[in-house]
Amino acid sequence: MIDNITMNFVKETLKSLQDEKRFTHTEGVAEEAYNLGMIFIPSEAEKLRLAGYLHDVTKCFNVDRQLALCEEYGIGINLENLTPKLLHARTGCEFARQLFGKEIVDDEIYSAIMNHTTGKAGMSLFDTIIYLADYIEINRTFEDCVNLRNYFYDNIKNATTAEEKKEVLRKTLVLSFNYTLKDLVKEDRRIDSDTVEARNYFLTTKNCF
Ligand code: DGI
Ligand code: FE
Ligand code: FE
Repeated sequence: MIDNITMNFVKETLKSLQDEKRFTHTEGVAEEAYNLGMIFIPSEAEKLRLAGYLHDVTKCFNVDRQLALCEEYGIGINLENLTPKLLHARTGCEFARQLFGKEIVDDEIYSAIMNHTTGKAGMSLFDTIIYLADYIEINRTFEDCVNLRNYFYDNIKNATTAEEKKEVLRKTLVLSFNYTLKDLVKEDRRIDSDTVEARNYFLTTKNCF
């Protein structure tokens, strides 16, 4: 159970670690994660909100600080293949755990922070909800994000059984990875193998949840 004191402590700490725009996004992800949780795993909805608050905990740290954390935590970084944007997911899980303890940042939340940017083949339903909430939260106005939000909510309202809802989720995930991969190619940026493997996994694994 997550009590109000814990939740308020997490919120206030995050507010102090992020600039205003990032904290607005963080609150958007927390609410979206709760809403998606109510559709797919109501018993975990509160915990998903907490994970939403934590997902970008190190996002406002500069690259030097990210790299220093990688060294401190023993996270191996290949400098030649360095993609600075991806570092905050790798550092965030451990930073959050050291800050709030293993009781709050348990393995499920740790994994959701770790996988929220690239996704991962075989990722859990909990991980997936944080990944998708990050993409479609209400403050995102980028065209791909709006399209993905509309795709998900247009289709989920016609899904009645749990199986149908999970199929909508799977297809939404494939679309999200397609958007991300197209964008990365267009911008001539490096693609992490986890992003590609996550896309292939959801494309070909029908009963993934
Ligand atoms: O931290 P946020 O901005 O809220 O969102 P995020 O952690 O999902 O990061 C989104 C960015 O990460 C977006 O610009 C796409 C990018 N991204 C996702 N997978 C890859 C990637 N960037 C690169 N270079 N390579 C990837 O494989
Ligand atoms: Fe992020
Ligand atoms: Fe985010």
